[in-house]
Amino acid sequence: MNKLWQHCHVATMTGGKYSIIEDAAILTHGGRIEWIGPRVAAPERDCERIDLEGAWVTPGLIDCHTHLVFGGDRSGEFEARLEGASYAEIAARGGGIASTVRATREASEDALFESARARAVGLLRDGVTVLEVKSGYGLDLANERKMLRVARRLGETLPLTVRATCLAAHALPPEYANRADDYIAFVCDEMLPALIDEGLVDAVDAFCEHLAFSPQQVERVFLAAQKHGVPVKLHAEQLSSLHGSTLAARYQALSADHLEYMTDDDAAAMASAGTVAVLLPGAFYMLRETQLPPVDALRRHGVPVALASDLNPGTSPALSLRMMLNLGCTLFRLTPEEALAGVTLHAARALGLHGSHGSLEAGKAADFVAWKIGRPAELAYWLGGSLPNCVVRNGEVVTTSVWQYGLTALR
Ligand code: DI6
Ligand code: FE
Repeated sequence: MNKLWQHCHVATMTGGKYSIIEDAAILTHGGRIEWIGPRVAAPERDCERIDLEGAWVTPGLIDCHTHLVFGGDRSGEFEARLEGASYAEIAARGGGIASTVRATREASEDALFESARARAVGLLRDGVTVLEVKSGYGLDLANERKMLRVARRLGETLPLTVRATCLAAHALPPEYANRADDYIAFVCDEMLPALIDEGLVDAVDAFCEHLAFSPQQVERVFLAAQKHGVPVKLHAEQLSSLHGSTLAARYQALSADHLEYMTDDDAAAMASAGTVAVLLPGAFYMLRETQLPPVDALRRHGVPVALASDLNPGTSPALSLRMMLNLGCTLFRLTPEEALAGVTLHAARALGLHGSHGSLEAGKAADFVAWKIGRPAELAYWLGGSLPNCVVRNGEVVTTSVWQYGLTALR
């Protein structure tokens, strides 16, 4: 049965702009958009009509960089940092990522699933319909598999599209202390082939940084991913400039993420490869960084810019993607329109999903959010909290805080 969603205004985000249609209608069939345009031009169909009462409709939001599956939390480190310790010092004394690795290894798959599910439901209620989830706190085959299976289970049990990224090259596990090259060989020769073969990996990521892996080690991971036909992404230029973003571009990476220390040449390389720049203002804010990502260079070179939560227990315990819109504008000086494109069309591209998601156009998934707001900039304006909305995924209402169509709200 067709549905006609009407009495709304739409920011379609086509081409990465608001691309507004006032007094619009959206005709959906099954999980897809069949037609979208001005209500007066809507095709005549026998269909269910849904009155959105003047709401603003945007594409479902896409959080394209999260570490949402993890054991424990690191609020103790947050306190230590406020007493003067740096992120690097905490990492050097066995805290940081290593402490989350211990907690994640100890947690059962079901316990990890339950804690991740609660976070994912919070994102969903706030308008997120596509979510990327990275592994990287297991750092051995059984525990990386456990994390990726949890990511798959989230996608199977919640009305969310979940992309699973293998970040086995996130940190050096204690068993491999001082043997980083051996660990990389294990990742390339055993972990990636097994996990890819099990269908658990949509993309491969690595952390390129002095306190993690060198560009040479990252390149070995990229070659292994390439051999299996899996696209790559990279944590690059977060704390220093190693030109990981240029390396990522050479491997046609879907995205390079963080990028505070990237250079103009890195931006040029990413532009010609079509690699998306994913900016993560939550981590910048939590670490009280001062080096800003070069947004003007990214604009000048025409690099698509996405924004994401980087949701993780250490550097970005960010439970709201909408809050990242605000931080992207206030800290990085993005416009609200750029910020919204950063969590819709450009975020879809950062996951290789821009053919089916990220903007509201005929043929794409009927994933959208109707917001009770006066104008789209409000999405970036309010600091957190919850905005009245109605989240539609594959043409079905999955959660609503305002309207009741007799459909069951998510519990
Ligand atoms: N960069 C990040 O922002 C996260 N990982 C990474 O490589 C932080 C992960 C953590 O501190 O637990
Ligand atoms: Fe990250």
